[in-house]
Amino acid sequence: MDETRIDGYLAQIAEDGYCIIENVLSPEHADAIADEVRELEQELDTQPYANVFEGAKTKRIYNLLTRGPTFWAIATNPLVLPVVEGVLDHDLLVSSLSTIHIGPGEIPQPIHVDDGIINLPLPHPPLVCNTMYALTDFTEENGATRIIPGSHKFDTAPEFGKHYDSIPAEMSKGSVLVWPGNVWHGGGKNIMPEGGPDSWRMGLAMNYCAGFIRQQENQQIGIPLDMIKTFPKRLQELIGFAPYHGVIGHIDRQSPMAMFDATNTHSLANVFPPSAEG
Ligand SMILES: O=C(O)CCC(=O)C(=O)O
Repeated sequence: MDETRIDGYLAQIAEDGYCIIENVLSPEHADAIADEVRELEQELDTQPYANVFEGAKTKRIYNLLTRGPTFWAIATNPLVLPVVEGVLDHDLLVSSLSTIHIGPGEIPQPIHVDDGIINLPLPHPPLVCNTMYALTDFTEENGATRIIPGSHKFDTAPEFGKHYDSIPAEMSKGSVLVWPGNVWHGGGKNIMPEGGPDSWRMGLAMNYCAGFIRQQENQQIGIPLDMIKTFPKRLQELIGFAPYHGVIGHIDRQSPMAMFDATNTHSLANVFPPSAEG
């Protein structure tokens, strides 16, 4: 993606708190991933977690990076990652990758911020930047994500369970919504008829965080090391095997990336460059 487009999206995020990147996936590609998710739901017999936050009619599958290359490519997607890197920085991490499949009859998710659990005064620089891939069309009726534009500038967090006026982030399948973690938002209600075509809203919640905070899903333990060894290098970095700014997350002054390739450049010198060693 060229710099001008990236800057355009970053300007929208700075102003409104979100942007929508259209046509990231072709409709056929979005359909193929949606089919893969439906098969996975069958295989795992996925049921709603049935709580007020994750929804009573919403199916979620977590730890998707263990589920194959389709999902690896989402995490490193060159049409989205540069925008997220512009919000955080190049040393960002994958925080979590899950499906959010909202069924008919679902009620609105409480409006929330995604970094609210981190007890820092507001507003603060982005610690989290999340993206939602639409694998079906997102409409107001089927539960498109609700956004409160400009809320990233607020100095308070939303009150859990309270109603706030919001807009639906409607988008066609293959598009991606991007928002920093301090934007007020929530999954929408789904008023589609039960059993109707396109009555479920399927999204992939591809969430990132700054490289200096803890990831929502523990991927260094949650993904088998033998699988991680087969990941593309950028994905190995993104799940937490590259030290943040060359320092935070080292092992005995070595980058964990060194374990994947003894000849790679992630040596001691990169973890503590000569100028930092005094
Ligand atoms: O499903 C959505 O549109 C948003 C979900 C969300 O914000 C969450 O579960 O934290």
